[in-house]
Amino acid sequence: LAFSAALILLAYLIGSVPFAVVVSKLMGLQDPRSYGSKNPGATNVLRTGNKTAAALTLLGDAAKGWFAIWLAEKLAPGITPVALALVALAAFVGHLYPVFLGFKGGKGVATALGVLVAIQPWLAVATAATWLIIAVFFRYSSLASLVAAFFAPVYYVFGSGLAWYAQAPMGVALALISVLLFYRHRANITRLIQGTESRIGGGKKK
Ligand code: NKO
Repeated sequence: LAFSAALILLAYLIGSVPFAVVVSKLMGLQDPRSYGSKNPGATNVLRTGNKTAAALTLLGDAAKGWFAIWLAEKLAPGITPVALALVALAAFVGHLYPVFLGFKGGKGVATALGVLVAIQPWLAVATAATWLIIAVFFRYSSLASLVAAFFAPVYYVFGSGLAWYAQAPMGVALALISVLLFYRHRANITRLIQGTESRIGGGKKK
């Protein structure tokens, strides 16, 4: 039990590493918390126009979600489904409330994607495809994230099939991740309703 608690804490610390801030600093860009949506995330880093920095942010924030779960399974091969679900949740919460940024973090989209990659690659593919379709059609990153977050737990339940009972703890964790992701996008939701949300690649078609 103490070992599981240590793995959950470790996952939180891994999730706390803010790649938007780290990548921006390393590449000599402004701190993403000072412009645009003020969010330390890939979408906001893209508002500098630096696609490489945005891609590295997405990659880093996703990789840490994947890595936290991979590491827990590596260090504790017999980890219980409940403990592993808590590891996933902890990595995500680390990104939202990072100890390294005074608990003011991001919205969790990329980190949730990394978690999905670790749980079920097909689930990550289906969810990322959902994000991409909405992003291409509507050009809102936030809307794409919200729709993808709504469908991820649905895909998980359908994909689990007859083994649903063994997969229930992770299903609950994914549902919580989805709810937290919506909560962190509440300012975006207001802007989407008011028609003032900025579009990917400029905002010409407001
Ligand atoms: O600055 O407030 P902003 O406009 O930046 O940003 C809103 C945006 C914040 O998220 C990001 C990360 C962008 C990642 C893009 C690729 C995501 C692929 C789909 C993953 C969806 C996972 C949801 C799973 C929930 C269980 O939204």
